[in-house]
Amino acid sequence: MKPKSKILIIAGSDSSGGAGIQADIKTITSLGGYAMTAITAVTSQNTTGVNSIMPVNYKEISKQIEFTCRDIQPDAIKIGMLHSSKVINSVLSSLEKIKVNKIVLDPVMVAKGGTRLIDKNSTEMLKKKMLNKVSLITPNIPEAEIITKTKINSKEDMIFAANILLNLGAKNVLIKGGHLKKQNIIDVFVNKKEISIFKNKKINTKNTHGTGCTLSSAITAYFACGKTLKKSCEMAIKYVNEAIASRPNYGKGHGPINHLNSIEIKRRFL
Ligand code: PXL
Repeated sequence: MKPKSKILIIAGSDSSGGAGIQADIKTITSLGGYAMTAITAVTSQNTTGVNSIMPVNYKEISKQIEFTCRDIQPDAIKIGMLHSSKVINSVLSSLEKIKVNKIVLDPVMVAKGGTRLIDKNSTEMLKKKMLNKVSLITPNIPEAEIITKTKINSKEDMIFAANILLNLGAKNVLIKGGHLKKQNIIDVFVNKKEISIFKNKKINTKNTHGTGCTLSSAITAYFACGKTLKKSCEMAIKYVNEAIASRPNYGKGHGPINHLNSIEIKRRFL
């Protein structure tokens, strides 16, 4: 099988393999895409938490993006962890040079255990400079609360916050409702013309490390091969749900989900 699309991932490395660049590559690969990377930071972590973060110099991040794309033009880009305002500025300037229209931004701020993955000034930069340059932004509830300066406790609050994001310049918004203490998970997709609510049964497990990275990569993979953003969100949510349902239960903390869920491995390799 030949890859269906080419995707550049701009994100941080998670040594435990469940989130970050590793989750992104696994997801895009298992959905039939060709993954390229620009690594923004190297974290050492396991399922119990983040041990250390080594930022990659912003000039090196831009070089990875520009040199890679000069040769292989991506159909779409997924952006994850951008830890500082210098990195955000540098990524923005590289994006202008490479001219890719389909960009999905996961505004990563805090890891599952509570470690900050982005410094405080950068949140404002993401909001003021990057939000309006991307096709879709996919905040979870805490991230949407920080960017919109609102409290979110219900579906109505999510729609309200999503509209604030549209007014700030976002073209499409997916707010993920997994943090609300409800039996069903509600994700809200909004643009100027439509509102779609995706409702799924919550799977009771602490093994959800990397769900945000995985979801945004899956959306990018579907979007890159021509699906609408709404359809891409719907299909990506299904992929993540199935990956959570078939999680392997690795590690003592928040374990990874099953990125391989969508692929069949030929018996002769097992
Ligand atoms: O899930 C957010 C995230 C993004 N990027 C990296 C991470 C994490 C969470 O741990 O490690 C590199």
